[in-house]
Amino acid sequence: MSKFLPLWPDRASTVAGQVDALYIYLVLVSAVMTLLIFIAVAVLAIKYRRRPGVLPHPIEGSPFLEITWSVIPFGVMLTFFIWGAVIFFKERTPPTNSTEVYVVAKQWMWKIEHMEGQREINELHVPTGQNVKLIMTSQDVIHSFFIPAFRLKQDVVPGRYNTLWFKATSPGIYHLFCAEYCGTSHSGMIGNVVVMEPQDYAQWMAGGPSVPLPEAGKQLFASLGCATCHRFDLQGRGPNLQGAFGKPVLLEDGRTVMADDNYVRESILNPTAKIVAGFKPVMPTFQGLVTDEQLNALVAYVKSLAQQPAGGAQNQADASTAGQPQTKQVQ
Ligand SMILES: [Cu+2]
Repeated sequence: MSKFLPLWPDRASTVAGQVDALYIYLVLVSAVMTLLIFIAVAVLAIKYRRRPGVLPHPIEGSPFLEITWSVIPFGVMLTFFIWGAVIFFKERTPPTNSTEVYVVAKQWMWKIEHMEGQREINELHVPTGQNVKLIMTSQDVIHSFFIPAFRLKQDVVPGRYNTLWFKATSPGIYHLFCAEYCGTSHSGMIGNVVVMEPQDYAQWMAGGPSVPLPEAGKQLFASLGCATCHRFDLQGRGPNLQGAFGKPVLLEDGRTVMADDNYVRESILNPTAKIVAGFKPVMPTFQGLVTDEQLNALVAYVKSLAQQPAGGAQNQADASTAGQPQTKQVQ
């Protein structure tokens, strides 16, 4: 049908069919409601038309009718909300087994960094049947990552990470748009999402030399001197980062926050915003000293440390080796 009446773009993600179904439902309910209103207008106009010699009697109103035509449409409208909310929460909650990909938007291109180290511009290669989580930020203004075939769109905002996840279903090349007006060449900020069969994807991923993102972060961690304070024993001036990611952190002011991507990012750029309980606000800011790509690498590295238990290197005496964790085998 779509050949003759191209009403729907390709569907290439698990959520696409659900969004379409909701949309069809919205159109149908609107059509039925419109029809009912027009029928009522016509019927009532005929029934209560002026007739010579006939005096109409006043209508006092009917609580039963009024409640009925309020409650039923209210219930119908609520189904939009409930159905929409169910899809929204599904779209908003990345499964824990997602492959993570970093996206940096800038005027006017999309920069993609895979954990494995592959980098792309205006192209995103993904396998079918795999949950993929995009961790996105912008270098300049607000952009919006939009893949019509996936029925997904997410604002990409400077100064923080926003995420988006999907599971692609059919191989092919799909449009990637920027859906937020972002300056002169906004319309040129387009690209392709290349969905591949897993074996083709593995082959693509294996091509080209590349340093995995956490590895790049580890080198930065050492060269920026982070390792001097963030030691893998309990004697550092900064918190031990082993096993820290993804866990709640108790702060000096009594609050507890989750150590997620945005927390690590903020802690690097604005270290005094959230001081970990038991530590002093001695860390300098790295605002302006690291690029968004370097930040991604650092966050990816801290994340990779989560696989290692806290205090896993208790007897590691020399802080200068802290950049090279010796508990690599723990997995
Ligand atoms: Cu843009």
